This record gives sequence, structure tokens and C-alpha cells, in this order.
Amino acid sequence: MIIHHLNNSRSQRILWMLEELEIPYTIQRYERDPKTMLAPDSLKKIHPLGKSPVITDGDKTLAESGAIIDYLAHTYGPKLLPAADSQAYLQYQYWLHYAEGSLMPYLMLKLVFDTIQSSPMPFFIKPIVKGIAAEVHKTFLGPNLKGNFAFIEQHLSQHAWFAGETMTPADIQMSFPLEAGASRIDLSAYPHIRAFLAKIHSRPAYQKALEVGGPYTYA
Ligand SMILES: N[C@@H](CCC(=O)N[C@@H](CS)C(=O)NCC(=O)O)C(=O)O
Repeated sequence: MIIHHLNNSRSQRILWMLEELEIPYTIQRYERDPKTMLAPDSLKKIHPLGKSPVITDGDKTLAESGAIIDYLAHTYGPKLLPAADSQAYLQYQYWLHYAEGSLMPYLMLKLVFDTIQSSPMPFFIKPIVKGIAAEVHKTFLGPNLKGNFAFIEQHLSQHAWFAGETMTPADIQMSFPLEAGASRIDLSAYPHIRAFLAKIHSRPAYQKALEVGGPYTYA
């Protein structure tokens, strides 16, 4: 098993998943361009999109975090997986897809708009750009981020873990948007989300993954 690991990225959660399941692996490291933060072209030799994470397991190459996590859980589990016919399994699938399908796009857009606003530009364009960014934030990003974080907070106030009373790989998948959220928005109104982050950060497998993965600014 090879994990193609881009520094400071979503592949951190695949390292955590591998550590939780105690699957032996080797790390192939890739460094982001410090200016653009993009992955190096060499990653495109492994998968055409050149995004991280990617894993190679024997003759299989897999991309997309949710698909990788689900593959690892089914191939090397059943540790962490709920019973296939249970309510918890439906919840596991829901949160596995929700993380990248619904929540991350809002966080990515926020990052893009925040970056545009703070980028150098001619002084006469600045008010226009700021105006557009403020409007997108007011009418679209702000309400959607608030709605989604309130929804997650409500869910975690009633369940110990995303799929119910025991940890599943959905918790690993949800870690990245919540950590990214913690670094970009004020989570003081969401005590259950903060408690969830503290709980996952105290797991030995999470800490081991951090140790081998290298610096990770979302944690
Ligand atoms: N939805 C994909 C997103 C993959 C993705 O965008 N990965 C980022 C790292 S967090 C990346 O490779 N960025 C570098 C680049 O875009 O060149 C997944 O969850 O695997």
C-alpha cells in the first residue's frame, strides 16, 4: 500500500484511516509549490487530476478521499464499519458524501474570496472587488456556512459520533472540513463541534498520522 501524500492536505485523513485500521503502508511524498500551493506535476503521473490523496494498493490506484476511505474500510475492515443493514450505515454513507459534496465547496469558496480580497490589486479596482466579495458573503456564503455548521452542531449535540454511538470512517472524512472550518470561521457558537475536534485529536492513531504526515495547519 502506497499513499501519495501531499503536505498539509486532505491525505492527512487517509494516513489517520490507515493508522486506525493498522494497515502497513509506505508514504510517497509530494510538496506543494510554496507560492501557488498547487501540487507538483509528478502527482499527475499517478492520477490524471494530480490531486491528493491517491493510494496505490497492488494493481489498483484510487483517488477521491471518500472513495478511498470506503475502499479501505470494506477491504481491510470491518473494524469501524457499521452493519450493512443498520441505520448507522446509512448515516455513515450520508456523512461520508456530505463532507466533500456539500460542506467543502462552501469552505473552498470562502478561501477563494478571502484570498482575492487580500491579494494586491490596483487601488481603483479594490472597492469593486471588495463589494462583490461582501455581497457573495452576505447573500450566499455566510448563510450557507451558518446553516451547515448549525446543522452539524445540532447533530453532534445528539450523537457521540457522526453515524451514531461509535466511531466510523465518516468521522475521519468529516475531520478535514471541520478542521478547515476551525481555521477559517469562528466556532465559539459550536461547542459540540469543538468537543468533537478535541476528541479526535486525542486519538493515538490521529497523533501517529500527524507525526508521519508532517506539519498540518488545519489541526
Ligand atoms: N474531493 C477531493 C479533493 C482533492 C483535492 O482538491 N486535494 C487538494 C489537497 S487538500 C489538492 O490536491 N490540492 C493541490 C492542487 O490542487 O494542485 C478529495 O477529497 O480527494
